[in-house]
Amino acid sequence: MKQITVFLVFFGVAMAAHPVFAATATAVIAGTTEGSIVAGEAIFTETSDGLDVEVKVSGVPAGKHGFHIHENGDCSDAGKAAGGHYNPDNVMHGLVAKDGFEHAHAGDFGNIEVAEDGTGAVKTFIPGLALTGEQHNVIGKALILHEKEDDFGQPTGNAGGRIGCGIITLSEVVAGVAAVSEAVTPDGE
Ligand SMILES: [Cu+2]
Ligand SMILES: [Zn+2]
Repeated sequence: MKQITVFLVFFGVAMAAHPVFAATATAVIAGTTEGSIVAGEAIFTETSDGLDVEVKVSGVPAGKHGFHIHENGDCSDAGKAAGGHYNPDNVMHGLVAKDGFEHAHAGDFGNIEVAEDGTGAVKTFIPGLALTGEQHNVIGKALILHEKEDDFGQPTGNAGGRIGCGIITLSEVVAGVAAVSEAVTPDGE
């Protein structure tokens, strides 16, 4: 009974609202091959305890497609230039939202389910990932959409080719509570 209570308290904390902390980033996803209609966008919002990730894609064959953050911010060579999964902790492949940094690559986001119309969307939250600071910072890395489903096999989930790619680019950093948007207005002179 005590264990159940502890679990519920922990779960309650994990489910609590994530206050917006400092930064947002985007990755514009494009097909990696000539003539590809794969497109999409990912929006990353840093909070005090991790990263909210929202991804939308279109022009993708129906079914599940693995998507991960890969090491290099380079989409060339049909996405191969992005290198391996972002793996700062030198661990096995997994699902980071569930397994954490000790049991999954920090870039292991799992799968996006794509409908018959070619569109798909997913929202996830990754505790500990960041857009600022030294630790687990994903700015400048590539978000890769794969040809096939990530089956969570080793070493990288058997998700096949890289059909979409976008580079994670910082879009906004709000410095402290005093920051307000400064509208640029004509000075009238
Ligand atoms: Cu990948
Ligand atoms: Zn991985």
